[in-house]
Amino acid sequence: MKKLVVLFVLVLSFLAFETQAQEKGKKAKKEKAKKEVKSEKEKAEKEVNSEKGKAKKEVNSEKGKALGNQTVSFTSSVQCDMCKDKIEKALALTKGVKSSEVNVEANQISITYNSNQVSTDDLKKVISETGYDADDVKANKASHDKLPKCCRKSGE
Ligand SMILES: [Cu+2]
Repeated sequence: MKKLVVLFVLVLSFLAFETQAQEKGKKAKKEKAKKEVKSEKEKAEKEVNSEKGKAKKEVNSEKGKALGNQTVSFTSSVQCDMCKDKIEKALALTKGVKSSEVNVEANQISITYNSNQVSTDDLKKVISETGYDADDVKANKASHDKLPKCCRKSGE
């Protein structure tokens, strides 16, 4: 009789152990599935976001065109790379200027700008106030005279 009880207890504890193990396994499976679903969601979200970003960029560049991005070129009194740096920096700080490029050898400043935000007269003024000529607008004298000697127009 005692033996039977012991056997019974053993069987019971074995069953209990088995159920526990099964439960654990189920839980782990569920969690794994959850994780997979989550990562799928994240992936999808990322894709949507990058698509959105792309679309936005396209819209922006379309907008830029619609707003009137233009390129203009002025003849200037640039002498060296220091002048180039100075002018490009001044233009970079000017609202409406998208980009600028100073060609020292050709004495040319070319600027891509948004014509709804800044005018060519404004651009010439910025260059003049930096100490350089821009086509018909001569360099602001005070600014020009403050430039290092190598950057001043010869004879002035
Ligand atoms: Cu210079």
